[in-house]
Amino acid sequence: GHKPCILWFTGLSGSGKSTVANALETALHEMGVHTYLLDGDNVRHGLCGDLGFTDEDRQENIRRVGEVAKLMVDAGLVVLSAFISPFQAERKMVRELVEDGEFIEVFLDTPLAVCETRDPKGLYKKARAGEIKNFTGIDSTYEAPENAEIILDTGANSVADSVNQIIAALKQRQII
Ligand code: GGZ
Repeated sequence: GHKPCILWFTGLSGSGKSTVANALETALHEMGVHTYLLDGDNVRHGLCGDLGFTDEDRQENIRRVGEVAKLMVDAGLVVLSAFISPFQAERKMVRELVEDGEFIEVFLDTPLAVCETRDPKGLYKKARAGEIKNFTGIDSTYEAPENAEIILDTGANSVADSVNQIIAALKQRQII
């Protein structure tokens, strides 16, 4: 069995949130753990389809995702959430929605320069050219977590290393 929780991934665009979260979900499924992965692909088109990337819209995006994640914890799931979630205040708000120990913050501590070099969708290039406004790390703030439970260095470590690091932390906390 497993204990329900929220694994809250936070980091810049291109830091590896979706990649690590997807690989972790596959590993958890192989262990028989019931999960749900919330990310921009399944949230920003529907539940949050009315929201853009102003500070206010990002705050509301994270508020809604947090409330949904809490419902999924009530349903017994290990919830993986992969959003930039740039502000301390909203991450703290979600942390306080669930019981102590149920919110596990996973900080993808990938330097902006590394994310910008990866630039898988060419968004940094567009942001630098002024074609996209309010881009995180360029002309919109990212507040790094100060007390994340798990810190990943995706510049130095492989995806498999990151997955193993998270699984070890979940075992240590007796989540799985
Ligand atoms: C940041 C943006 C922006 C702006 C579009 N700033 O790398 P991606 O493409 O696939 O992931 C990014 C995603 C960020 O959405 P989130 O819902 O995670 O953001 S937040 O938590 O701040 O609400 C990026 C794309 O959307 N994208 N415009 N201006 N990222």
